[in-house]
Amino acid sequence: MRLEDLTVIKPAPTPGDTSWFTHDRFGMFIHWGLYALGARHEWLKNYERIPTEIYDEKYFRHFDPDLYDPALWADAAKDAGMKYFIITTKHHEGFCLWDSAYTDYKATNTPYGKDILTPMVEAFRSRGLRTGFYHSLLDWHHPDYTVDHCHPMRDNEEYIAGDKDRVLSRYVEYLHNQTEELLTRYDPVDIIWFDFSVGPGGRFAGKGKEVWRSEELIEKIRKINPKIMIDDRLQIDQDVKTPEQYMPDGWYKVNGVPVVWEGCHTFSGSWGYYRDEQSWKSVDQLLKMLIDSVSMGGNLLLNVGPTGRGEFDERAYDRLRGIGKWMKRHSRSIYGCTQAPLEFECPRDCRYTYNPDTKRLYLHMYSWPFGKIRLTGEVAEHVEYIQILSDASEMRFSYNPENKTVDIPLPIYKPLGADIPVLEIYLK
Ligand code: JFZ
Repeated sequence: MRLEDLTVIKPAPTPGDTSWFTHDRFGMFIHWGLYALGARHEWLKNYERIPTEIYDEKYFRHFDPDLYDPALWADAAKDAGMKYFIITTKHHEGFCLWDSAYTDYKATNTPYGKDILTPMVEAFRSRGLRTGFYHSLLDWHHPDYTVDHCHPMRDNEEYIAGDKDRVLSRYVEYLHNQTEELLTRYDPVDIIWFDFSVGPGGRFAGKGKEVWRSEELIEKIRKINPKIMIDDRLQIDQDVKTPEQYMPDGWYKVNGVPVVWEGCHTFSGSWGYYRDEQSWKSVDQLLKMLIDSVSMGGNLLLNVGPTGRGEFDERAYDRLRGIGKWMKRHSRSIYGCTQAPLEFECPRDCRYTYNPDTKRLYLHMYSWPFGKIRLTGEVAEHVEYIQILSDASEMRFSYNPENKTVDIPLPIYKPLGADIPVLEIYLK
């Protein structure tokens, strides 16, 4: 087969502009709010059934991130090879990071006394990263937000009885108003990442696209910025599917059609800062999550949960630096890449990514076979030249036309400075 006749998957077209997104592949998620002070998961208010009065008495009244410097955060993201960031403007707790005209429950009214969001957007944009806002549909603080099976007060009969005086549509108006406020004030925002539509549970009704007035909200958003990307958690699929905390086993599909997708993951078991949580992933695991995602045509959104002082903790910096060290020499196998042609069989313990523009194939070697590695099938007759990506050192190979294989002799030891070695294969 000719190279141009090989099958390279393209995702279904999207309403928003996803061209930069499917090129850039790698972003930073940031979960930051009052829950950072509790330092034991962003669902702390829910897990411990904490009433708002007590939650605010403890965390709103003590929120003062004196070491907050978004330039350091933006540097860490850029140096790790991340090309966009998505910040929680408001998480389920309802606390707003920006100086919103629609609420007093915001950073400017805490002891910190300043707008958190504006300097953060400026710091990341000035380093060339695209801007995304995570905005919670759930709101455990707003007086008109009714109880559902995810609400912190779901076991409190007295609080539940108060639902008769709560007007949920008033909360939804607030949600629409704040969305327009954010997207107008920080225009052009590249991604709005809503979260999440809660299903019915126990005695409680759910909250989905009808309650949120999702169709109307999407129209309002696209009037402000027609190119913006919108996620799928308003219960109306838009620009990107968002598998969370798991790796799909192939290109994410909707009704059998490959779509734009992004896996979102944490370093540890929590999105928000969790001081005593020990399940932190290694740099090797995190790199393989990035490579796996791109090898299946997807993106990776990797989360940091800053502390109550406004810093990334050392465990996060350690992993970001480790990822950045690999990306410095290997980002060519990530940016602009996607799933390899379907006709290419990938060797055992390896992953292919492919740049359709440069016609270069990248072989990521999760293990270093003894003696040689063999490429078999369709790919073999397209190999023109091979080098180790990290140092551009030639890898000589032999092509056997009888069995259509390419053998690449390997040195005993894998290349220095390449935790996960990559062969850059020029195709013809
Ligand atoms: C949601 C948030 O609850 C979580 O705190 C974090 O922000 C994450 C990125 O998004 O997590 C979810 C959302 C939906 C489900 C489970 C976790 N769900 O529908 O089962």
